[in-house]
Amino acid sequence: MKKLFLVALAAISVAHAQTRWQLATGYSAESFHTKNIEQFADEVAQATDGALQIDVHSDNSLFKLADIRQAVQDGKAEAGESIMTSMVDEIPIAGADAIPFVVHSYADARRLWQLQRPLIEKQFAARGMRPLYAVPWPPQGLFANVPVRTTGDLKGTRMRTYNQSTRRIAQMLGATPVDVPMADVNQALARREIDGMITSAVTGVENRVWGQIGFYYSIDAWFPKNIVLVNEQAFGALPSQVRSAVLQAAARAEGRGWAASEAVARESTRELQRHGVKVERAPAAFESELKRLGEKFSREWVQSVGKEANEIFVPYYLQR
Ligand code: PCA
Repeated sequence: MKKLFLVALAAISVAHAQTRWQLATGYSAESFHTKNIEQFADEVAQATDGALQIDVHSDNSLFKLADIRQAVQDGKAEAGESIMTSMVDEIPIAGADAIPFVVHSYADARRLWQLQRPLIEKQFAARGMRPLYAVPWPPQGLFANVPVRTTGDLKGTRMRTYNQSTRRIAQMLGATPVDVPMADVNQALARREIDGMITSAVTGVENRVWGQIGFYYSIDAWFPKNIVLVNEQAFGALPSQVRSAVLQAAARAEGRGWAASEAVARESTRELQRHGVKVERAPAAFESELKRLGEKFSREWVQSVGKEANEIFVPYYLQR
């Protein structure tokens, strides 16, 4: 009798087998990306009746942004979110979304992601990881503490950088690149360690740049994406209904994230203006100088990445 009872108990606990994943992100709990991840985690818990719980650790609290991809690859965290351009040393194709002046709109960004995704899946699979979904930051503009009329005005200024693209652009402009992770931008501004940066309007708002920075040029230079990824072994260990619930929730999170990004782009530009930041398009001469730099950058990138770069950009330009 006792034995029977134990067998029954075991059956119940299998039916309610619970898995807990740790998901690390380097962005703050208030970021629209993180809120979207929280909703994704809630939907997974709901759809699986609690069989998979995902604990979201924001703001570099579990792993630092720069280390998250490796942590997921090594299985130290089952899941994580990182910005794709932080992976370019290992996975050059992840840098496709930070090539200046290739993507001009969310529709372009979507097309690029469709072409880039299969290559990212392949690269991730080779390292025991799987992408779940990607969401772009709003378009990258130029924050400056002085009005900028030509690229010459940026010469010698200290530009905050967050990836290889921003470093190379700062170099091309004759500015001094200063690497500052997103979490430290506010402090770097307060300490007057940077004069400007290329990032999104929402990042300017979250860092309350208006104390130091008076100008925002909406140059729409690129749309970098954050990607949510999982360790393939952890994913493979889930029962198949749970796996499909994760993939379905991920597809919804991707759709929701892109819409949120567009909405946030508009709201945060208005928010900058409300705080007295002058929001302008770049003067025509400056814009064409930037475009030339962008072309130079693209040529360098395609040359250094080779075949995979063409697999994305040839169809990307042909579909136009
Ligand atoms: N904000 C992040 C990445 C891109 C963006 O818009 C940052 O500035 O680090």
